[in-house]
Amino acid sequence: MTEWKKTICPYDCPTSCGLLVKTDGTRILEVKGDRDHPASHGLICRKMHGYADSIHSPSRILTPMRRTGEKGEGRFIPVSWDEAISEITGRWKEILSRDGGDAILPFYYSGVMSVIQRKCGDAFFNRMGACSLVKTLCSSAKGAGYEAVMGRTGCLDPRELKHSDFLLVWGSNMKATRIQSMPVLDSARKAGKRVVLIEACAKDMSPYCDETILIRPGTDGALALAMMHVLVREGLAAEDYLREWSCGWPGFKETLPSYTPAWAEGITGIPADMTEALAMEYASAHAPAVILGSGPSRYGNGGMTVRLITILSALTGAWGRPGGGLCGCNPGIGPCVDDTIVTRPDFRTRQGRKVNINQLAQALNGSHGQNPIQSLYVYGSNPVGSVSSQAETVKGLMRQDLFTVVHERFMTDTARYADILLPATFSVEQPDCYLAYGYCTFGTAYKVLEPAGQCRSNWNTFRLLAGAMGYEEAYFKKTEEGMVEELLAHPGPGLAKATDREWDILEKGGVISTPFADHMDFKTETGKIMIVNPGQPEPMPRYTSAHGGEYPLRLIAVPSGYTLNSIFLEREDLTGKRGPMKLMLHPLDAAGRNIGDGDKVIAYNDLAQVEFTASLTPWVARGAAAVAGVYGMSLAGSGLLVNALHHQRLSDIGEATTLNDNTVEVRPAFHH
Ligand SMILES: Nc1nc2c(c(=O)[nH]1)N[C@H]1C(S)=C(S)[C@@H](COP(=O)(O)OP(=O)(O)OC[C@H]3O[C@@H](n4cnc5c(=O)[nH]c(N)nc54)[C@H](O)[C@@H]3O)O[C@H]1N2
Ligand SMILES: Nc1nc2c(c(=O)[nH]1)N[C@H]1C(S)=C(S)[C@@H](COP(=O)(O)OP(=O)(O)OC[C@H]3O[C@@H](n4cnc5c(=O)[nH]c(N)nc54)[C@H](O)[C@@H]3O)O[C@H]1N2
Ligand SMILES: [Mo]
Repeated sequence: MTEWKKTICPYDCPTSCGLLVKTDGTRILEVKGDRDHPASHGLICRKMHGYADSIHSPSRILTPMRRTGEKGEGRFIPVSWDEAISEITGRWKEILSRDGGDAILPFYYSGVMSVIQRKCGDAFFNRMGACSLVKTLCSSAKGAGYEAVMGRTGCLDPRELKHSDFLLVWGSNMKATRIQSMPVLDSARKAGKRVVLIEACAKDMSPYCDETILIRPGTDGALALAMMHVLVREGLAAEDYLREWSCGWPGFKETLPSYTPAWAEGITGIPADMTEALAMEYASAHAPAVILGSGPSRYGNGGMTVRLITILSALTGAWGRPGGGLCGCNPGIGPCVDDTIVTRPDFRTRQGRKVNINQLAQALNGSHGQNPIQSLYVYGSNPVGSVSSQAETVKGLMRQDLFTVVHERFMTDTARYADILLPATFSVEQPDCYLAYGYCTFGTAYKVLEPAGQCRSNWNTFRLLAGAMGYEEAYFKKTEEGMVEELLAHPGPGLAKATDREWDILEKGGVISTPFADHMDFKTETGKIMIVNPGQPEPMPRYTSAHGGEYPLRLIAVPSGYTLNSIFLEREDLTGKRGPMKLMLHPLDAAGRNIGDGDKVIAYNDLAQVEFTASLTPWVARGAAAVAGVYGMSLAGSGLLVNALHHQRLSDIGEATTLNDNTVEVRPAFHH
């Protein structure tokens, strides 16, 4: 007998799509989109259509394992959970008594995005007093830049964009990363509204937009300033609105005359008349919306760039009109559940060393007078593929005295360096709550299948570890099911107005819509839009430049529609279509370097040399080199991936990744 059950996509996309899975109780037979889902309405990506192939993949790790070969070699033998847990906790007790909690680094990021399974390790490592990881691998500079202007004000939910009359897609490959919002662009264009794209690499998105403006990577702040210059010069800024609803406008306005479109052209590479026209078009719209992706924020100046774009979004008073403002930061009115129930900050009795996720390589190798980490516990992340300075990370992972544990579903590039490997579950094998980060929705999903083999969820693994560590708190004896109930019993503002019918959905498993924000209820200290923010390192916004570097091409990492960071690498249907590691170059940049389409090339800088296949396209900005997606080392010519070319530098605010902010030179791999 088979039945269809509801579940939720656990991966790191803005939508948290609703899924229907057909099951016979032992396997998932089919996956389709859930039409009841209030945001995805049944539309899901090709990756998740084949979710069953991932869940039942023959390459899944099904038992705990101990390393037998050299580190990185990938040779392991199965061991029992008892053996694995006692070896891990034995080593940890030794390290704790010798070096203290600062020698143990828990490491997780975005493998599973649900509330419990993602965050439950915090409670365990808080109790231990281990290092705390500063988790800023993705969009923290975007968040910090937006918050510097708008505080906790909720931005637009994509469903509000139907009211917008001009859409400015700014550094977001929506086709790959949020297809559920693509119909908005389509219907806007059908209704005669204009959609303009500002991109450093527009290959995927330009067919879906009326106009594409290619910008030199890391310079969007200059474009925003020049647009504001034009608005003010033409008397199109909403002076009354700004006087009433913002702080610092008169002072900021005085800085704008020097930011002319001609000035910006020298920085952005966008012809001045194009910037003029864009500004005029933007200003003449009634309710223009910026759809802001994270790409432009992953730079040394990323926070400032986002501040400037956010200020631009407010300059015509658009936030006061339905559909006007900015989409792509925190939407909604606040959290739906109290996640400290899961993370238990109160368990931490000592502050502990802080390690920035982007500087794992430094933490493993020791730097700035800090001792190298003695033990690393990785779950829900594949830092060898996703974090900067791959070669340095690998060097750290090769240390004989480092004790590495990886809790994984597949033999990832990080898992290969584990001393002990623990088998992890898929989302359908565990219950949880899901809060979308790009839409105002919240949902619950219950267990559909028992875990495969000896796989254990993050929650159940930390329970075992806590038991063996002798942690007696009642928390560590709770079940996942009990945790879901406890979370629902402590609703946050997002659920305060949920109806009986909606509570019923959450109790059965399903997704509900939560209230959109009031975009004029500014949740800042002053209750106003903070154009100038005295709490910022730089109170007055201005143009700042990216880190850059000494090589002529700016290297950017862009998403791939066939994978999601390093998830789905087990799926040959997807990786086969994606093909080899490509480096996209503008034909004019390639010609000067004697590079043809499909040629093997080497991109290099002071950190590494990485082999790619050149892919020439006029849809990448001049002076940029773009690499789509994360690959596995086994597919990379020299074993090095694009992140081997990434520095560990952080953004201006938000301590975030600057993975787009590196420079390289490129040469043909073989001289003909
Ligand atoms: N299929 C698929 N879906 C995904 C992901 C994936 O890898 N694959 N990743 C998921 C994750 S973790 C996230 S955070 C979200 C991200 O989703 P978004 O935040 O919407 O960002 P992206 O779609 O990654 O798009 C970033 C874009 O910024 C562009 N860009 C880079 N530098 C600049 C610049 O200086 N200026 C401008 N204007 N553009 C620039 C890149 O070319 C890229 O198209 O997507 C999620 N969804
Ligand atoms: N070159 C390059 N680098 C990037 C990016 C890029 O586009 N290009 N994107 C950046 C962005 S936006 C992000 S968010 C980060 C993402 O970086 P990471 O968080 O490292 O994400 P992934 O590489 O997808 O690795 C997630 C791992 O979690 C595992 N996993 C999934 N579910 C579970 C579970 O329930 N339990 C356990 N224990 N494991 C689980 C998966 O099998 C997978 O191996 O990468 C960043 N780095
Ligand atoms: Mo991300």
